[in-house]
Amino acid sequence: MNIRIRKPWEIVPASEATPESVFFNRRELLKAAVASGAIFAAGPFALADDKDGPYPAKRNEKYKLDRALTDEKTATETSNFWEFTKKKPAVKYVSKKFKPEPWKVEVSGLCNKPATFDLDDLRKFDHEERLYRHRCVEAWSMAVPWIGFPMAKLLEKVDPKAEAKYVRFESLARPEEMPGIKENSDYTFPYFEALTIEEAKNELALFVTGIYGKKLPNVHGAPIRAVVPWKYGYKGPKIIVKIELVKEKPETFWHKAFPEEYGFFSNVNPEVPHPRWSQAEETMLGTKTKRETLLYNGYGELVADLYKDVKLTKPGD
Ligand SMILES: Nc1nc2c(c(=O)[nH]1)N[C@H]1C(S)=C(S)[C@@H](COP(=O)(O)O)O[C@H]1N2
Ligand SMILES: [Mo]
Repeated sequence: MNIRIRKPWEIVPASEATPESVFFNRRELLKAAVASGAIFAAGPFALADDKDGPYPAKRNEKYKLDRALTDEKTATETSNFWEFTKKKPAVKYVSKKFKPEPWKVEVSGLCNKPATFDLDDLRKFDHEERLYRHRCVEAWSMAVPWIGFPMAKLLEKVDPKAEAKYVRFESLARPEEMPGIKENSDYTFPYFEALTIEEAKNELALFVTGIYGKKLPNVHGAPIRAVVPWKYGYKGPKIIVKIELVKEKPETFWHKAFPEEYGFFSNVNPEVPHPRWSQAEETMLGTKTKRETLLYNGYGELVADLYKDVKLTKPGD
């Protein structure tokens, strides 16, 4: 039996101006095929994805792109992941041996129902696929199909107290499997980041456990990372093990290292240059042409209100 079912992004034209109807859920399709007897010979193996988590997931068509998706291989060939190595093309190889399972995420601090989630718990959240742009502060960008769930859903479960003003994230630091921790010993690991609680509750902010129809590979932050697409990429920590609700604004990894270069908000802003380079343009991975960077990475309609009382002038603001 040799049935190859195309994945959603193989069917969807690169323009992504796609109608709802093109979505193709592989699991539903397999179930239907099995029920009809069309692939009975494939037996139980055809449904192997079921026990492996919510992949692929149904695409939420609300989030449209203005550009072609980056292809799967290209997206793994440039990565910032300093726990492994600061050489972007090497992350893929150096992170290979890392074991992202089992896993636990501890949620604590100013909330009424602190909780620890294992991977099964995390994968039980209602997952969906979203096509998002990603803009690294270094002026490269990509567009990828993340699979995840809104941060707001997890926050709801732990019931934040009124005094909780910020959400702080902490990544794993396991030096035995992460040579970058020793190589980059001028930096403070574990990696740590934070958002205001309103930012974390914004519909765009996701916890992501999958990409390209499958669970996350190590290079993209397996098994769970944050994705905050209107901010520079470093505001989306990978390998999250801790989430804390706190009252005071937390320090963050890159701000601590270079306070003049990386502000707390770090919203994508083409008009505020990095002290060492312009942020007006970016290059999509796998392409050679520059394109204009968009304010809030093009997500202003959904996020500009968060900043109506904030002055954003300093680099990284
Ligand atoms: N734990 C951790 N998270 C991290 C980083 C890192 O070095 N360590 N790099 C950040 C930066 S700068 C970017 S651009 C994105 C890259 O994500 P990607 O590898 O999926 O492209 O991860 C972010 N999250
Ligand atoms: Mo980045």
